[in-house]
Amino acid sequence: MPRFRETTLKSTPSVPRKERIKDPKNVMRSVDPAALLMLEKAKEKNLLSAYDRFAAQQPQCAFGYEGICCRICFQGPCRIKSEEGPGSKGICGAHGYTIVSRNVARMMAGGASAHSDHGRHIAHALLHAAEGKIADYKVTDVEKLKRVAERVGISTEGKTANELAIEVSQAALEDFGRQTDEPCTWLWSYITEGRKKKFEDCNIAPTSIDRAVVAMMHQTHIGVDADPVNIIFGGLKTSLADYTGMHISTDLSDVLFGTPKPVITEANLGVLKADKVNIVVHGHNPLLSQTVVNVAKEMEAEAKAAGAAGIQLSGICCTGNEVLMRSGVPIATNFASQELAIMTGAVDVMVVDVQCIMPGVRAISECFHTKIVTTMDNSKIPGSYHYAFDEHHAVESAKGIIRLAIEAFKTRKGKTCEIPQIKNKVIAGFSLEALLELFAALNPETPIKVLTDAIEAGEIAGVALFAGCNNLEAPHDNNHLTIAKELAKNNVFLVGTGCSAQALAKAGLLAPEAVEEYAGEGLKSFLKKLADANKDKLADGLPLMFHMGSCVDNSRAHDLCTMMAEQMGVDIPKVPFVATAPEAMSEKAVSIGGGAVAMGIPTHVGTMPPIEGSSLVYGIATQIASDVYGGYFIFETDPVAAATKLTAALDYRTWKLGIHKKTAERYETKLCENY
Ligand code: BF8
Ligand code: SF4
Repeated sequence: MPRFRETTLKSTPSVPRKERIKDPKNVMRSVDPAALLMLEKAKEKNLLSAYDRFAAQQPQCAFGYEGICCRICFQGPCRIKSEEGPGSKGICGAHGYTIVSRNVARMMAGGASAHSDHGRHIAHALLHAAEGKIADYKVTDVEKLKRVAERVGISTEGKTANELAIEVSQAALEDFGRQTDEPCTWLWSYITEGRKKKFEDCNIAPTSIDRAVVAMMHQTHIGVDADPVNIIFGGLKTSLADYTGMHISTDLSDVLFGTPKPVITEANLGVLKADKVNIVVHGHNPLLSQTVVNVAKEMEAEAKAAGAAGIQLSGICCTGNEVLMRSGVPIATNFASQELAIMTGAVDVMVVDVQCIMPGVRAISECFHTKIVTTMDNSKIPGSYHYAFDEHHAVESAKGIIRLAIEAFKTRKGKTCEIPQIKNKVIAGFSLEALLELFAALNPETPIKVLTDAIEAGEIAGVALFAGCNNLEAPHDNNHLTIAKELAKNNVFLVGTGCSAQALAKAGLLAPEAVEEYAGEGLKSFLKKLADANKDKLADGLPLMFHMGSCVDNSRAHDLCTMMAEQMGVDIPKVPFVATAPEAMSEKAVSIGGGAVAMGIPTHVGTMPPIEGSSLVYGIATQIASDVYGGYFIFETDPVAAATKLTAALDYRTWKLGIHKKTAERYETKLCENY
């Protein structure tokens, strides 16, 4: 197709599209040795997975890839085929920039819906538990409940835990459907004053989550908004609704199940055990997965009676992260390699809830004895077992699922499993509270100062949040690992969530040994001081990256960034804090990215979102966003170049803040607010 996009933008990826996928027919697109072993075996047995389907999809449609295919009404699909003439517009006259911005804004709304619907589910469960309507859940972490209540402006005085939980969950539910014009409570309670002013000035503060999403669907209907800037700003409003939903999910999950503390466990397919009943939890919502984990302990005897050595739980994707963080459940694998776990022949039940579950797991399970169990009424896969999960019968459902796994184990007995004997030690469980507790060992009065002082002293270069998915456009896990190693070498303090943290976990980067191997001198000495001060609690040492949880737990990382800003006396655009989604693919990643940029964070994406079809929208994302919000996107598909750009973004902030500070001192004025 004719290409007319400007390619001169500073942050244009250094590798052009046609060279990004070097060998499109190569299905061995992974750097995870366990995944590679399974792919070898799959080839021998002619078993197909996402890796094969990715190859089969090449070359992908360039119109869709660049975001210039519109299917919003069914006069379409309309594709922008030329720079001028009738082919330069959709049938309704929509310009390329309108089409690209509408598509990407709808992705943001999709992501916000997924995260916030999850949050709503948790809020309902907490409300019903506190009202005494459900017996299987209760307020577990009263201290967290009090902290959340105080933060969102609810008095804790004289209230029982249940009374307080009712008020807090009702306040959370109000953030979904408020019809008046106050901004969402969970957004407004956690951000800097500077961000509040910015969001008000730009009119992107959502008043309620549902309304922001509905407004976006309306705004992008045929014949409504044609202005790309207005559409993107509407998209950012849904991104902040996404932030709200994520924060509610994190806070209320902590209240229900406990705030994570450091745990020691393992990751990669080697955590599966041939002689045990293997139950893999996959998806995102901890309501069911945490119950399965809790109940499994009581059912060990049943498993043993069936001839198993016990029950082996493991996790994939973010429900895996939830139970990893709170219960130390090992990680089986991450998004791209989910089908490969089944190909080991060792998985008795894969129990799934919502989001990032490839329908492909069902087809591959047909080749083995594995049962796929869906649990949510909005997330079914034809041909799977469906155990309708509702919080009134959580324990009963969990027991049913575990019994099904025990039955499946019986049919597996005697058959060989092909489990790659590859796994690595993992230290995880770093909620913000846990991280601050580590810092408190060095500075009990102001723990966050440990981090900001180390940055100001030049010992560490700043903080990088690793988030997001796998996307087979990049070889599985390669971007995560390469960027992490490069940043660690450059003394960047690393925190992570989602499949990104899982990629590092599988590769051994969440083990203390990785500090010695990959950290630069400054980071090494910083982590050593921190480890020495915490020897009594964590004798094993500290990891190279601090795993903060699932994707909704990006809210924990946002809180860390906000704390840093408050401690440094600046707004977020001046804080040396960057984010990277090295292998992003989901709508949730788009809304998280939009939220990070609006918060003022330079945000790298290592796989191209569909926006290259409009140089205007590309420019808004990479440059105009920076002028307005202080945050901006860095699109860079080469992981080494990406690490250089991220390091440069951190250095630039530190350098500029230094100049602003010196100027303020010399002229006795207040610190310049520009960025
Ligand atoms: O919510 S990182 S592939 S599992 S979307 Fe999905 Fe992406 Fe993994 Fe977690 Ni987040
Ligand atoms: Fe085509 Fe316009 Fe319909 Fe989109 S909304 S499919 S550009 S006619």
